[in-house]
Amino acid sequence: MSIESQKPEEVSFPLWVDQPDALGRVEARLAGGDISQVDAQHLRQFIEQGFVIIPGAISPEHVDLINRDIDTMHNTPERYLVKYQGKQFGHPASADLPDKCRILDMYVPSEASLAAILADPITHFLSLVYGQPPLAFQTLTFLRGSEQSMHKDISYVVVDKPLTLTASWIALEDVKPGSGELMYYPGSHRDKVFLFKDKHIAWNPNRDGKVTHVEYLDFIKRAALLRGVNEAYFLPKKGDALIWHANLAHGGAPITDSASSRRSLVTHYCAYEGAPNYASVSPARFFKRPFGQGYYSSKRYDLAETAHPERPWLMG
Ligand SMILES: O=C(O)CCC(=O)C(=O)O
Ligand SMILES: [Fe+2]
Repeated sequence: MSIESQKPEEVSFPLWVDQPDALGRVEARLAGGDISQVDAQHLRQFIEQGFVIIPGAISPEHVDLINRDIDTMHNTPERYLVKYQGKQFGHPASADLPDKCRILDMYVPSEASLAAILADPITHFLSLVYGQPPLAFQTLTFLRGSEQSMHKDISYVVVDKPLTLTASWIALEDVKPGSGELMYYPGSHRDKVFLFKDKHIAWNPNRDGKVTHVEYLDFIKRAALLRGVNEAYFLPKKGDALIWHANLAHGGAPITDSASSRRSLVTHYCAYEGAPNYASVSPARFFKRPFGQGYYSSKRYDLAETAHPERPWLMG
């Protein structure tokens, strides 16, 4: 599919922040006293650039509690899930986890993680974007840089309304250059959405194959090149957060300092009334629990009211 060939009606942007009058609405709400100066500044950045940086979203002391949970989770391995090399899942067997592993949905067993992904600065901003509270439905905890190519999460993370997806990236330590820092193309949320087989927003490996995936990655780079935009790098302090738009291209920079860690917590959200894909696959297991000013659900953990408080965690 060429960059020029997409018909606009093929992709729906339901959120107000993606409508042509979005900046005007921010100014009107600010003038009406409905939002603060900081809210307006955050919304403008999100509307124009496709991301917002919230410095100090989580306090360093709070981040220490999350790190402590990571460092001690092998003591209660049945509570935590870790993904290695693409598809395998397991419980953390030792304190030394493989570099490329990701801890899954850590907000269920770790209350410190839950309090971070639904911390007020994050839920407040997302509530402005959604016009209702956010639903956090998936996290990946990284110990090191992912070195992932520039991509858009809508291609992999499926929700009922794809362009309502958002994600937060919370720094669990100060990020140093060379550690595989998060990178992104500012403004790429306004680039065309790649459609697999000319109609699907999400990549299906069986249907679309790997060659098409390479074309997709190339499409994203060419779109940025066409606009003359280079990669921006996120070098946050511990506790800073970056929230990205569904259609913002991002990835992990190459790791040039192999000794450096890069702990981070990535969370995907949709609106409270929205639904991640797994809700339609197993509706009987889709539960939304309130926390702070938001909600959470999980595909991998049993969040039914009847789940046993000591071992509610693993399903099936
Ligand atoms: O943190 C990174 O290196 C990229 C993570 C990412 O793209 C994601 O989790 O969606
Ligand atoms: Fe991503």
